[in-house]
Amino acid sequence: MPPVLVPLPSYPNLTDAERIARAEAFRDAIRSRRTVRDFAPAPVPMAAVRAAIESAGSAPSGANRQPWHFVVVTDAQTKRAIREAAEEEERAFYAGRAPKEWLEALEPLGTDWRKPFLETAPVLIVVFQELWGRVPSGGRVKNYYVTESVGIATGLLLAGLHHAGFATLTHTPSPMSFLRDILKRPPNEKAAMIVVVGRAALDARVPAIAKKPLDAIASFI
Ligand code: IYR
Repeated sequence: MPPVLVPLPSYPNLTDAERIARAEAFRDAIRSRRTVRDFAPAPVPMAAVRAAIESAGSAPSGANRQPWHFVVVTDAQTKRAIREAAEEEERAFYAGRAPKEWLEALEPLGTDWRKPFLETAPVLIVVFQELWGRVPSGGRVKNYYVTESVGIATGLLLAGLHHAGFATLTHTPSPMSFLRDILKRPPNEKAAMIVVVGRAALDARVPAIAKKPLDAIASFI
């Protein structure tokens, strides 16, 4: 099918000084995001969650297949089921399924098998990758760069939630196939991660870890 082309909606016409200021302001805002593990139970307005998911859904994706699905969980019973299943896997992980090297790498984060935030945080957004899609006639279509596309979308989701003032945590129970079962998702979907959303507890603590400076993460040729 030949492409249908439309004019590019105009980008703002800014001066270089304005562009620099905006890039720096965004950097400062997004840099203040920390992975939070201590949540307050205060609810999150669903309109904010919906808008953040729409931000995520604006991500570029392989062949524009948009191979993602976001399940928003606020129901206490479902959160408990997710916590119980995740903790069962995590117990085995921390008790020896993970190689020693991996557990040592996690030591500075102070994580363990306990995942109370899966119940205390008001919202869990479970991010699914759509491994293949369906055409209206029912046949399968291949998706492309699914991991990359879902990774970009999840990054935008985190940015949108952070911008709205919410604390977030990317949690990756391993393995996480239980999420498809609990949330009754179809076989073409595979859970990628849980984004835990809420407000940080007043006494929340985070590990004293730093991000690499620019010269360690970028080269300019
Ligand atoms: N899924 C485990 C372990 C874990 C793994 C990595 I890599 C982390 O950056 C953090 C934790 C857990 O959630 O505890």
